[in-house]
Amino acid sequence: MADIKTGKPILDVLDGRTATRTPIWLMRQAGRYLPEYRATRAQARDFLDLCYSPDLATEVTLQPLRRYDLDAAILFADILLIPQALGQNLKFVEGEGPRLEPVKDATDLDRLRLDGCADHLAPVMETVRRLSQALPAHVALIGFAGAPWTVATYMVAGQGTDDQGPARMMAYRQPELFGKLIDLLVQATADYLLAQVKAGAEIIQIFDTWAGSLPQAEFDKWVIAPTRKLVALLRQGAPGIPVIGFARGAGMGHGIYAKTTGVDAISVETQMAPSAMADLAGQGIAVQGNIDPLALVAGGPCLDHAVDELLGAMKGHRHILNLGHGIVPQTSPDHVSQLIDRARKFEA
Ligand code: 1CP
Repeated sequence: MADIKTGKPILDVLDGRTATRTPIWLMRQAGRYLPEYRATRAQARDFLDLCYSPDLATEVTLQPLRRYDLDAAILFADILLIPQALGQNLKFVEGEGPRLEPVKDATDLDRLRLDGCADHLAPVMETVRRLSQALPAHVALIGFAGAPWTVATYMVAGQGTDDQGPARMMAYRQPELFGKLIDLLVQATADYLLAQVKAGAEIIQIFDTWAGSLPQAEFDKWVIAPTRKLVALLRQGAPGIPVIGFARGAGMGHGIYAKTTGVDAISVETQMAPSAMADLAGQGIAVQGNIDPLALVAGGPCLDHAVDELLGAMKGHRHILNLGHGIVPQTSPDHVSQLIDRARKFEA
């Protein structure tokens, strides 16, 4: 029973079966490095319009699969759709990034509402349904959301920050208020992800991009505890759905994160040594990662070397080949082919 393959290597790895090959997908595989993405993006009014248009969002999700031999597609959307669904004002300023009306106090928090979320996010579910019909048989569909901590950093600061200072300060000075925001996000995120599963997502990834900005005690409170609650709600609503947790920058904290949150796999940052990834995988955890996005920009022998070294270290372990963070816009599409070809040749 244990070794009956699903025909989707990434699901085999996540469920603990031996996969026929190392599954590969890349964070931000749909994005500005692809000319066809830029063309579709130009048809949308703005970035959010792209996220909420099932036609365009389905198209950009599928674009990288037409070019590359990938094992998964990731829904095209953004982690900041949830704050917007809760009623927080959001816009994306061209060339600058997201701008939200910051949550500063209890009055701001009280304005946020769970009851409008499902309707607001309905177009995303339509995209998921279309994708689940459109994908080739061996390709799995990944749904996603931001983790409560990372989403809260944007909601409190009102934009991206270098050190997530505003949210860290609120967590220290007003832990009760911050805790309420986190609890609201746990619930909104669970509802959103369960709707994605119902619409056809086969894997869930939780992006905790800023997990690495917290000292250990705060990491336990704001990364581990809410993620554990979120995963428990997912297990209740969708037993068996595989969950990948990306606590970027957790470093030594990845082991405890993996063991206490209930995720099936962890995605790790570029800084983690392949030998440390193999150690974690040896403890029964599936591990995803972690080629340097800048090695992908560089291409050439350094990229080949990074792929060989990683696959050599992870041989025989439960591994999903990916980057340590998303593809950056200046990446050559040819280097993505190089990475995938090299990985497939390594195993041939
Ligand atoms: O104009 C554009 O095309 C905007 C660039 C862009 C893209 C392609 C943004 C704005 N979001 C996205 C899509 C996106 N965002 C995906 C799509 C699926 C895929 O991987 O192909 C995903 C999974 C995300 C998730 C996301 N959004 C994260 C977590 C992952 C990560 O990269 O760390 C974060 C932190 C965001 C916020 C966000 N959205 C966009 C930007 C520029 C940012 C970062 C803002 C900042 O910190 O300054």
